[in-house]
Amino acid sequence: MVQFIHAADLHLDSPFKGIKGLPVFIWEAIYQSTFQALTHLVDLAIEKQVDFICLAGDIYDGEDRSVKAQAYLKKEMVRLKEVNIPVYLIHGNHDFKEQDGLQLDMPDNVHIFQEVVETAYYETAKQERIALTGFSYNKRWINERKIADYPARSSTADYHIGLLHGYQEGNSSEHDKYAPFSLPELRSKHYDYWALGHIHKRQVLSEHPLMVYSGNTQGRNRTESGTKGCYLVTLENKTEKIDFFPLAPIQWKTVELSLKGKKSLQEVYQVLNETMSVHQNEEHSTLLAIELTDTGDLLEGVMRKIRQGDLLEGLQQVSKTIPFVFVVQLSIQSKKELNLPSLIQLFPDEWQQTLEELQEGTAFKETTQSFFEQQRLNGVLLARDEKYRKRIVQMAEQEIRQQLGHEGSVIDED
Ligand SMILES: [Mn+2]
Repeated sequence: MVQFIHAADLHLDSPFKGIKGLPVFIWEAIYQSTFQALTHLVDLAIEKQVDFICLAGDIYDGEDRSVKAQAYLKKEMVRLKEVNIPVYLIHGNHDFKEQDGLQLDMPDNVHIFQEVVETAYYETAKQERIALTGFSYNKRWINERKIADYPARSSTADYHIGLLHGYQEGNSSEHDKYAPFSLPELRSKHYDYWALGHIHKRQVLSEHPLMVYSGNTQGRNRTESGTKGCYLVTLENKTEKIDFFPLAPIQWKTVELSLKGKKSLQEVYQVLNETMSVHQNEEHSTLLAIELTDTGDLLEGVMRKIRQGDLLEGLQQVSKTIPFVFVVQLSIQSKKELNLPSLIQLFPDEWQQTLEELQEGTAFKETTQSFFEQQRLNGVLLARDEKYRKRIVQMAEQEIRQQLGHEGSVIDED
């Protein structure tokens, strides 16, 4: 029997873009969360005395690999070395190796796969021989079918595991389509387990053999909600089993709250505080986005306090305790009350055309020129690359859709 941990997309030192104006202790907790999730992972590995760990890419959030992130990873890898747990690690599109000479050395229990598909072998304490095949990204965009380079199952190993950071073709997610593969391709290798990374929502693509996206270890924004963690994988002869373990110190949640029959500020404030209490627990902190529905009975003044952010600011006066429940967003869901066809439905062609125009560089540039020319924003100019523009347009689209009463996330997360 062999037992190991499969995790991916740790995104150490994620900058948590788009979260601003928070109390310092909340910001600090969020900033430390990707690191803490890694510590929890190592704690779990030591507690379960696993044979080894597979990390399937995007260990760091950025290819520049902050020194803090590297030093933290190193510290945790040393803890594993002390208890003889090896780590098999591939780098993904976020933490591809850009340049030599900018990496801290990891202890020798960490095997980092090279950019060419390679197979490492490991013999466990119970003398079981494991083959592990994978590769690391050497650039952000890998469009080749790297899966074609993976060898057939090793004839000398008891178990063969594939590590792959890539996109499953036909997957409905919005993730970038790097290192694409299909299930028949994975199946054709006859491995015992596929430790996949890249998609942040955990998914089991196949039960036999197991082909699994473990998801990320810590959600980074509203769209990455719910429990995040890793899988403990047990392989024994012809049986295979996975158990999920939460690792994230902070969880994102979006909840709907009906204000039917509520009129005054006191009534609304009370029901909001009750909602916050419901989400308080010992296991993890919670960042709540609350969508208010049935707001028809509210006094006009209360509605204004919600719209202007006054009420949200009041809810954010929380005591400095961890785990906390903190409301990051308070919005009014308008679609159910309007009960009209949305502007998007009424003018589908115009809507599409506007979106397409904004996707093009010139329209975006014209629209944002005066904004970016302001002295204080000089540094931001550096960020005006293709990906940045795509994201801004997506966020704008999301915002407009919500205002027009349309649901559904269009934000691209990888
Ligand atoms: Mn990722």
